Amino acid sequence: SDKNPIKAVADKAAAALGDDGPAEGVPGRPGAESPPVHEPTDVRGPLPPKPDQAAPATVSPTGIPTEADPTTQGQGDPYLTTAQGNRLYDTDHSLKAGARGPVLLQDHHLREKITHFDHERIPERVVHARGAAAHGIFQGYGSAASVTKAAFLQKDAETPVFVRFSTVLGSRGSADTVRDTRGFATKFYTSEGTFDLVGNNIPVFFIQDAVKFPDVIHAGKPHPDREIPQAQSAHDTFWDFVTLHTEATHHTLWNMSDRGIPRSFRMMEGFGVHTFRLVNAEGATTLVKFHWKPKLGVHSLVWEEAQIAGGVDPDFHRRDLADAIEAGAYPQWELGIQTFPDTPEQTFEGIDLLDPTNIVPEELAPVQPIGLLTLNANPTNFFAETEQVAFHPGHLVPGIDITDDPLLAGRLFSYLDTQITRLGGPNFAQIPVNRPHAPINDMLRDGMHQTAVHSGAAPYRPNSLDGGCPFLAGADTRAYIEAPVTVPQAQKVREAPTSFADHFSQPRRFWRSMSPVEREHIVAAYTFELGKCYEQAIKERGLRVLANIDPELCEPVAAGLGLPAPEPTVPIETVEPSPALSQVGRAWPLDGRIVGIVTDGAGDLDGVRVVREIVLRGGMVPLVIAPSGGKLDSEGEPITVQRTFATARSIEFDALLLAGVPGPGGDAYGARDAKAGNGEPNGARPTDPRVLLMLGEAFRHGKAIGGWAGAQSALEAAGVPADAPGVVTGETGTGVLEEVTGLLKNHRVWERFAARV
Ligand code: HDD
Repeated sequence: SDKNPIKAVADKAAAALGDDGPAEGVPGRPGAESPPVHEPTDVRGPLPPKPDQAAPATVSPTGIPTEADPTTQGQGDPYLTTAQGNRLYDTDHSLKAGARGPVLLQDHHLREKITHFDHERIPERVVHARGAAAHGIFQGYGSAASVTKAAFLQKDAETPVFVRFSTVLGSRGSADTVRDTRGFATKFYTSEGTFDLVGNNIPVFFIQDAVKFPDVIHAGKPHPDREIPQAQSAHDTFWDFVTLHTEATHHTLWNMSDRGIPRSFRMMEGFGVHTFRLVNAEGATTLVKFHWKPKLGVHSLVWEEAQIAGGVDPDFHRRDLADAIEAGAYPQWELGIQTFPDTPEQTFEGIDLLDPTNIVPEELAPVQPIGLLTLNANPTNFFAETEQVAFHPGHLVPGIDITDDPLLAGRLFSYLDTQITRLGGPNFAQIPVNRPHAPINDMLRDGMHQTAVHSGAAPYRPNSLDGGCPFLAGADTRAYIEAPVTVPQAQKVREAPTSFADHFSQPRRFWRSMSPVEREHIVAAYTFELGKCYEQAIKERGLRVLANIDPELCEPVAAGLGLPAPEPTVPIETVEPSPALSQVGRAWPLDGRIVGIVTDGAGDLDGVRVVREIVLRGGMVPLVIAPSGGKLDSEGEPITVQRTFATARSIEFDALLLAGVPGPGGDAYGARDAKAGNGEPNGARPTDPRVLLMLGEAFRHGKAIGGWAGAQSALEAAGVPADAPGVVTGETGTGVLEEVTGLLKNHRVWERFAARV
């Protein structure tokens, strides 16, 4: 109806919040008219699958199209049936010999229902078990055409994608906001076969050789005796490992920085980590590192916020992603590459490109954008899609090849192998979310969960029975041909190159690239994590590692632990900082940011209406917080309350507004049932302690806070100084909002932290 895209986003956002829109006819949603209930309900067809639920259009090995077939969608009949299609007349009672008699073994429905339930779970991923995913589209810019022939990177090529974000250490039911690395895995369903970019939000890895992967994960996972702590690095075995294997220092430092606690999956960078080799149409090769750059910028939680969220909303990131997509605030990333000449040394400016604990600073090799990723649809079924998706760094397409990074080599084995346990056999590529969109014609046969009906008599080559089919492709018919790289002759050894031995100068660059507030967070994180270790020797070893990064990092952590700061054992050489590594100091778009508006029936409801509308028009999400649920009624449109003082908690909001309280003095936002005070609007009611808690936390967490016309007294009661940085007070909601959104562009009011140092 309205051509304005921001309005469209705003409308969708409002609708997604159950404000007015989707509530229609949905019983149980606020504002919904419950339809009259008839028993039995009228028979209607099953809901149509969402577009994203359709199986990828593809051709089975038999040549039979396997396109979305309603009978494979799980719900193809209006009546409840058994797995065999018998319609059922009752699913709530076991078959018994009389109502009070024994249950009969012959009850085929009972047996089928319970048996299937007994087998509903599959093993969770051994790492990255906790995740959330979305469908989207990738558009190639064509800017990479000179370095790669990959079809999906050519100009205007559009490729469907499925992206899964994850934490590493926690179990499937663990909290989203723990301090950890985040996975960022993208499946590109390209016309030349599937390409998986299985990356992380941290550009370096703990170890340089895949043979240590089981060790680092055993150290990070809960202790084997008591199975604690869950989804944490703050424990002895983790710190034991990373201080004994100092190659882990760089990754660990990133983990201890704000990167370890992202604000949102939508606000994370992604990295391919390894150096890859691109091949162009002429066969020329270029070494590259892949980067995902979020349009919304890179932002993090603060530690206390992350910990609160772990309790009050363990699904914080999962919810944020799904809500944003449902609201139409589609998250976007640009894919970029840093390019390096493919020389025999495989180094760039002295940096070993085969060492996955190294980055190449963007100032030395700029990230060149090559395409745009937009996530625009939530999965329809978590298990079918997010749980069963199987990524593999060995899923490559012509134009993208690997290097001899020893970490990548082990990964090329591990991912295929793990799916066989996880997904119950070698045919997992036939699961809809894993089906390539390119035509399939393999000679792989049989095995557990085989769903293809292969025809033909000769699944081998050459053959003289099936007309010689299938044929082999060549470079001109888009065969995947490995880049003809020369491997130098050498002795077999179990050792790392000497260039892998510098474990401290790269971390030092990261540390020295941080702003003061980011450094403060890093110091606090190390002090917390090492402080949670019981073994004195591990704390001391941890400090020795920090001294080798930079004594300036080691000293405050040592002071926090109450231990002497050791001397460095390596020369502390100067390194050039990389300003691109800091998250602070730039302004970013506000799409999908959450603005909480605290009000109550006595407040300036007209002001709330206007502010809500402006927030929506800015592509953000306003959430009205009031003492109790329902609607706030006054003159004009009733305002839907989305959060109550009982359900709201500061961590949900990027900024907080206190709606004005017209009339003379007195505290506002009192609980309606507050015993104290005279109960009159604008009378001397005490501000509800939950509002005070919200304000106090928002203030401590560096969030913009605004209040208008009479809100000052609540701020005062919460101990929030009206003249503190990022606290905006004024006469009207619109004026205050303007300043608050200006502050929000910087993500946080950083001065507030600096003032604390
Ligand atoms: Fe891995 C999952 C990322 C090293 C073995 N890894 C997994 C996922 C991501 C990464 C994002 C989750 C995929 C999903 O959403 O399903 N892993 C990385 C990165 C690494 C890395 C960026 C280093 C650069 N991984 C790595 C090594 C090994 C593995 C060295 C083994 C030798 N990773 C696995 C795995 C997982 C996995 C066990 C568990 C579930 C799965 O593969 O499908 O095979």
